Amino acid sequence: MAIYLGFDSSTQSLSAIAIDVSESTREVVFAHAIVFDDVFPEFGTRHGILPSADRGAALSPPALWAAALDRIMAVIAAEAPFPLDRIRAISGSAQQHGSVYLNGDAAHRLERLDPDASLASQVPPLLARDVAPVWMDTSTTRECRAIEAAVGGPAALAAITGSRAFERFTGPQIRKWFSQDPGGYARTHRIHLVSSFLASLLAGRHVPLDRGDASGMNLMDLAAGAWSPAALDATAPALASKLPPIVPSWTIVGALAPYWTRRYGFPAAKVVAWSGDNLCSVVGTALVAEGRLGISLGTSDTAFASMPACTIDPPASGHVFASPHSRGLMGLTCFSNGSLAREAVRDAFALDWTAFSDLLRRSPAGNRGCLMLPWFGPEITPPVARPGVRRDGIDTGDAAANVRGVVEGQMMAMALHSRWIQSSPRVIHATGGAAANEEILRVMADVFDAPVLRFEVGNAACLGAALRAWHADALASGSPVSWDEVTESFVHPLGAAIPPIREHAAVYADLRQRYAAFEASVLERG
Ligand code: XUL
Repeated sequence: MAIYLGFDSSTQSLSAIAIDVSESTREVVFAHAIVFDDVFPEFGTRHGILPSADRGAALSPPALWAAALDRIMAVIAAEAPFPLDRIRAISGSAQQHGSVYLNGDAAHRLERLDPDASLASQVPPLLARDVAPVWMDTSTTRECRAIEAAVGGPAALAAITGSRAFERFTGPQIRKWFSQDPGGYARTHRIHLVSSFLASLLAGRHVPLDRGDASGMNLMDLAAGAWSPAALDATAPALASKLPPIVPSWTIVGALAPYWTRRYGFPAAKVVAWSGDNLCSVVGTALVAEGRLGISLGTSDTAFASMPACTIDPPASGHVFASPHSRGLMGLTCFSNGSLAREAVRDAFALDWTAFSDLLRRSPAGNRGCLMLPWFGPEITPPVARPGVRRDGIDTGDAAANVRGVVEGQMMAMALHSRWIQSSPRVIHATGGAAANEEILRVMADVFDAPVLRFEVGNAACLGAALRAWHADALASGSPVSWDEVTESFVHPLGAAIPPIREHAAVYADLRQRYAAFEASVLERG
C-alpha cells in the first residue's frame, strides 16, 4: 500500500522512479526522465556543464537542478498512476563530489519557499556562489598536492579518508574556492553535496549528509564516519562550521516541505538522506553480497563492489567509500571517458547506435591486436591531465577498428584498474545507459572472462534510491525489512546472463597485458 520515490540527479539528467510495495505487489509503477540540455536550454549547459574559461573547470548551475526537480515533481503529480497520499518516503541519488555553496540567508529562505514561485527562481538568493563545481572538474591539482602534503602525503590522506586527493573531490574544490575568492568563502555558511542540496530543497531545511556520499570528499575519517580534523585543517579555515553533520545513509532527514504540498498536493512524506549515484547503484544492482562486481556505463564509467575489509588501492587510483546499505565499505574506480568517448567515435563516423553496434558485432575480438587508449577528455584513471587518444595500429579512418578500439580500451582499462577491488569477479552486474547495448556487454563479458547480468530496471542508481527510501521507512516504522528482501523484490535480471566466449577470453588474456604495457609506456613518456 506504500509508494516510495527515488530520484537520480546525474550529470546530464534527472530521473524519477516510483515503486509500489504491499503484501501482494512489488513493482515499479512509474518512471520519468528529464534531460537538462533539452528541457532547460536557457541555462546554457552542454551535457549538463556550463562553458567556462577556467581551464579544467567543470561547473553546473544549481538552479538548473532545482528547475528539473520542480518539473519532475509536477510531472509526478500530474501523471503518476497512484494517489499522491500513498507516497510514504522519498530518497535520491546524485552525481558524487559536486559542491553547492549556500549563504547565511539560506536556512531561513529554505523554510519559506514560496509555492507560487518556481523553485529555480528561489535558488540564486540561497547561494554564496552561483555555480557548483562537479565531478568532471580537473582544475585542482595544486590544491590536491597541498592537502596531501599537509596531512603527511597521499598515503596518509588515503588512510584517513579512503582516497588520496583527487581533483574532483570536494575538499580540493573547497580549497580552490577559498583561495580564489576568500570573500565568497567567508559568505558561505553551508557547503552541500549535490545529494544533500537537493534533499534540502525537498525538506525545506538544511539536511545532513549521508556517510556514503561524505566519503567522496577527502574530508571524512572513514573509520569514524565523522569529519577528520586533520583533513579539514589541511583544506580551508573554519571548515567544520560550514559542513553539514554526517548521518548513516538510512536516516530520515525531514519531511516534504510545504512548498511541495501546497504547489502540487504531495503529502508530508519522509525525506530519507540522499546519497551518491554509485552508492545507490550498489543497492540497485544487488551488490549487497560479495563476489560481484558492478559496472556502470554512464557519463562516467565506474567499477565497484562491496568490500569485506578496508584495502586502500595500492597505486591509489581508486576509492574506498562507506556503503549506503550497511556499516561496511565499497571500493570504486572511476573513468571519466565513458559515454562521451563512445559518442565521440559514433559521431566521428556519423553512425547511430545501431550502426555502432553492427560494427562492434562484425569486427573481430581483439581488434587484430590493435589498441586504443580512449582519452578523448582528461582521464581520472589513470590520471591523464592533457587528453589525447593514443592508437596502436588503428587507422584513424577505419570506423570498425575505432568502434572496437574505444569499447575494448574502456573494458581493458576497467579490468586493469578494478583488480584491487576484485581480481576475478564471478559475475558482473551491469547498469547505466550503455548497459542497454548488448554488443558492448559482450565485449565486457569477454574481457573480464565473466558472465554479465543486466537488470529490468536499467537506472540502478534511481532504483537504488527508491529502495533505500523503502528500507529506511520500514526501519523507522519499527518493521525493518532485510536488504536481501529489498533487492530480491525489485532487482530482477533481464534475461539470461551474457556468457564470455572462451576463445575471445583467451585473446583478451593476452591483450590485457599488452594494454597495460601500452598504457604504462604512454604515461611514462608523459
Ligand atoms: C565517482 C564519480 C562519478 C560521478 C558521476 O567517483 O566521480 O561516477 O558520481 O555521476
